[in-house]
Amino acid sequence: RWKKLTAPKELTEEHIQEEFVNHATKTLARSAFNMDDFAAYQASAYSVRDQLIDQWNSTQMYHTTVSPKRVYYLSLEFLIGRSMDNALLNLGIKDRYANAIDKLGFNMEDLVEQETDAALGNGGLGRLAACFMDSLATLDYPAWGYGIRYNYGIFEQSIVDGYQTEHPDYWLTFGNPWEIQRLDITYPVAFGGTVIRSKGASGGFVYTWEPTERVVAVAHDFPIPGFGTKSTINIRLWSSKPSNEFDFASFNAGEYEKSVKEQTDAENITSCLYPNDNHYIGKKLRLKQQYFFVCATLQDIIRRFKKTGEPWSEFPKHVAIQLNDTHPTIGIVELQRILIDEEGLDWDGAWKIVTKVYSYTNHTVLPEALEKWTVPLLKELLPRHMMIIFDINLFFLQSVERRYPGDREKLRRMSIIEEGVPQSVRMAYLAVVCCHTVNGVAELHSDLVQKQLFSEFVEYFGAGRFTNVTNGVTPRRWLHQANPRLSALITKTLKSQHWLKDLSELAKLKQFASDPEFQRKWMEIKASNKKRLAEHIAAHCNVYVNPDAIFDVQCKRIHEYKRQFMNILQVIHRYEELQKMTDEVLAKQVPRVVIFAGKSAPGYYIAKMVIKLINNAANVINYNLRTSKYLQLVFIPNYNVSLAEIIIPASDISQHISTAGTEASGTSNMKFVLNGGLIVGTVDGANIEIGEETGPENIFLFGVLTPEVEDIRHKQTYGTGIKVDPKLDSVVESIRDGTYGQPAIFEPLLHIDTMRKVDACFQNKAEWAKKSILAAASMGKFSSDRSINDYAKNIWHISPLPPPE
Ligand code: 26W
Repeated sequence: RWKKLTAPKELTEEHIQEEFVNHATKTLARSAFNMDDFAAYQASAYSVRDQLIDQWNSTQMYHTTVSPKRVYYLSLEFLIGRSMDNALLNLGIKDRYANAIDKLGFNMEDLVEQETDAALGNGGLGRLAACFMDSLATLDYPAWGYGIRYNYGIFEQSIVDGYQTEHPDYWLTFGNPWEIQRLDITYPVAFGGTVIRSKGASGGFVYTWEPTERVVAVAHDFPIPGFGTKSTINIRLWSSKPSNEFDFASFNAGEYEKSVKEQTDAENITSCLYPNDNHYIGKKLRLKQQYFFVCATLQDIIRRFKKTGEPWSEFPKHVAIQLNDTHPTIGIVELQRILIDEEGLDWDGAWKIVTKVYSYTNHTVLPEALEKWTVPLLKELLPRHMMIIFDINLFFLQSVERRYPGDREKLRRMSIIEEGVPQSVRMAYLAVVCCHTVNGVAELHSDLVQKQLFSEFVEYFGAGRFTNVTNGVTPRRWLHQANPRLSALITKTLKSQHWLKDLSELAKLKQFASDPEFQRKWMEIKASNKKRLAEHIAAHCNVYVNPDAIFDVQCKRIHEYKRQFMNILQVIHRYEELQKMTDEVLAKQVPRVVIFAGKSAPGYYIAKMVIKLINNAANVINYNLRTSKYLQLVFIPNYNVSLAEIIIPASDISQHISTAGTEASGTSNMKFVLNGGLIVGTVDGANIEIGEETGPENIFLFGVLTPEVEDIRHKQTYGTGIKVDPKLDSVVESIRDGTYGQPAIFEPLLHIDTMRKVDACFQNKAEWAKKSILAAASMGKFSSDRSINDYAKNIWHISPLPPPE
């Protein structure tokens, strides 16, 4: 009877309309006279959610019966963006929905626009986690994402008088149809207090942690549908709430105010996402967030494991845990603690299990981004964990000492505890010592991880612990969804949609790269995407950009190492050159629209000044009536996933110009090329591998290689400034051609040169179209499906488990 009642109904247009009306009238309590686009979006969303829940339930039920090895992806950030369009496309029901809704008087494209982004991430790392979840579902892997359900996502940015201003992103105002609140799935999480050591029954010591603060974690499930499969996996995000037991205690003691404060303190833990990207700030609340979410997550994982009835030794056969950077690293210590203090295993038994389960991805080598929690703070919040970290360090250093007797300096360098006042815990070292595998996110980056960041650990543990998994992006969101017309053209040309499941099939487009008819269609789609972006810019920046110009984009977090400053200098230089030209010369210039977007961390003064400079320059450049035909400049506010979906398909070129060796990978570079944009970039991160795939003729790489950067930094200290003065032209020329050695500190000049090269190329329309097609057709490697298969095979040792039909 249950089976019969839960069997999914055939999803006809009529059925969709019934469900829509049902949700409008019952879930939302609306009448037909009171349905605006937002209500219609909600009604559609709730009915799509029902579809997701059906698939999700059968996927999870099946996984429970098979009990395979699962991967748990632990991340403090999931930058999901919008869900409706993505769900409709992945479920393969978008056309049916659009038709059904159309007949009720609504336009699906308008409804999709009503959704607010789930912006629970800063940038690259958070968006990567979201792409990975899409791939895990699409490839039928048994996988879970775990993280925090922040009440406030990354702040909203507006530009006031050229300055960035921040506004809170309370994204839950009107509820969230894309989550299922699980009031029945809760776990206690404790902080603070002391540890009591006593003699155990078997003679050894036992440790009892008596915390002073208790909160509760409540699960919220975000179903993630795969593309072209029934697999629907889950991101489980935890929300904090006060624990009743504790608040009763204060309440009964007559301390009403105290108990209210404890309530709000508890809820504060999951209030907001920290808006720093690539910069560590040692805030206590952030450490609480980290422990809060891994503590709840491990209880959930262990509960699931215990259902198998198998002994602890089998745990690693069921569980792989991936740490998305060091942010969830305290989870390693938590598992060791649970196994010893709560499950009664001895140290070695617990250690064997822990080190088989965890693996760690490093996403940055910038020293200011590496987490170092101070010992006093850790002791205050997590006294038992601090003891365990000291023990892990002790055993580790003892074995280092055995290998390198008497080398005190080596012990100091490799110690998980950094000496100083106060001492601090190097979280990356803790992760390296405890994980079976450590990976970087692009070939060059993984190389730097092994040679710079952890070189002594590579020597000590062997190179086998370290590996590379080059990042990728999901072609479902970043081509099929964001660029539907290009997706349709590819599907029509390849006579199948299968390329969306196996991106390497894009290579078959290469045979059409010189076909004038295909080029025309390809470039016509680019032109219409540029028009769409131009409309957005008109509405949000009040600038009417020339859609025939080269669209030259740099959108990403504002950071010194990403060198937006160098780019704006190049733009100002270009503007000044235009001023000097006669009308005749001016008329021959290739028109250009330069587009910046991106958020600065609220406390990052220099980054904020770069935003101000861009806006000030825009105010001069755009109002010069003589030259604005040839050069326009805009800063589009509030860069987020939804805006990226408009900008990326509309770019002719995009800039990825970090100092060599600083950008771990970059992932938007892949998205731009996938959409037929060409890269202007330095020899850094994934740019290098993208260039290997496209061939050097289809990417504009410039600048020096990583090993030279250090050398140049040194020379720069003794160097003088450079002037771009016509009288010095010949001098500059000789610098450029290397007469005085590697022209590295002159990268701004090389950047200017590269932009000239771009102008020249753009004038040959057929050649440009060919480059654009060939580059996009070479992007097979950069599907996150390939990344996930790499992780599954080489690190997690898990296999796909497609649900039975
Ligand atoms: C503790 C503060 C903090 C917060 C976030 C430090 C570091 C981070 C992230 C690891 C920064 C980040 O997002 N890194 C980016 O990760 C992407 C995905 O691997 C890469 O493509 C980017 O190159 C890298 O900057």
